[in-house]
Amino acid sequence: KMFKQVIVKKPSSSYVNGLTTSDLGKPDYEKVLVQHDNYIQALKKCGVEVEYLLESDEFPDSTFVEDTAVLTPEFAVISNPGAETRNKEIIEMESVIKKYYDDIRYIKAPGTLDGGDVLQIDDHFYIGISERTNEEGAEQLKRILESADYKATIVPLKEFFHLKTGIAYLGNNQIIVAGEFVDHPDFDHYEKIIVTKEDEYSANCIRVNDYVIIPKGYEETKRKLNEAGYQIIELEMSEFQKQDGGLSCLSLRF
Ligand code: CIR
Repeated sequence: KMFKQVIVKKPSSSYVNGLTTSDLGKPDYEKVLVQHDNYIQALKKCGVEVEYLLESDEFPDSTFVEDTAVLTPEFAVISNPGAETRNKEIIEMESVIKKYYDDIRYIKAPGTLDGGDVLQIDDHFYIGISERTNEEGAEQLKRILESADYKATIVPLKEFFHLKTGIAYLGNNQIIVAGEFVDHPDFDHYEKIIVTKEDEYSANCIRVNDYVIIPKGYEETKRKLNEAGYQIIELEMSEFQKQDGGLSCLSLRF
């Protein structure tokens, strides 16, 4: 699948006060901006158009745009983010997405859903149930997808924050997995690249056209992807990892 367009959003200076469960310390805002710029440059190298949204001080976590929507070639689904402080991020995103899509669907309360819990593998979507995505939200998305002839499987998470914290689709029926997804029956029929416990963070990588973008500092993951024949771009992600964010979270790709 070729991607033509991405949406990204500049981190605000309030980013350093956003939500996190990690104990990696407070992000350095100057470094955040450098790492975000490098992320955009990497996406451009992959050949996509980049829509760059300006920062919103009132939404510290809004640079993690992935959580606000699920995009398919045919329609967009505006999510209903499960974290109170993030929920209204969808207002701006809806107006942006309207420029690209006529057909827009919605996840509605009491359903909640974060885009980070949704993984597309060809015509099959996997929807995680997490702290952010509840059963009702997952069921709503499943119904929307199935009505458009996609397949959808709901995957209750045991440990991961979001579904895509521990899994990514590389293309050609191949996935990269960590932790609870290594032996998960739902993903048995894919060819797997397995990431070690220590390298778990690198399972959140993104295949964008001819490249796989991975976080810097995960030599073993890099070696495995190289051996599998992928062209790799490595990006320093330290300041996003501090706020529980990864490579997929920083963009909407379609
Ligand atoms: C949050 O807690 O919502 C943000 N600090 C991190 C969101 C990461 N998004 C993602 O995994 N899709």
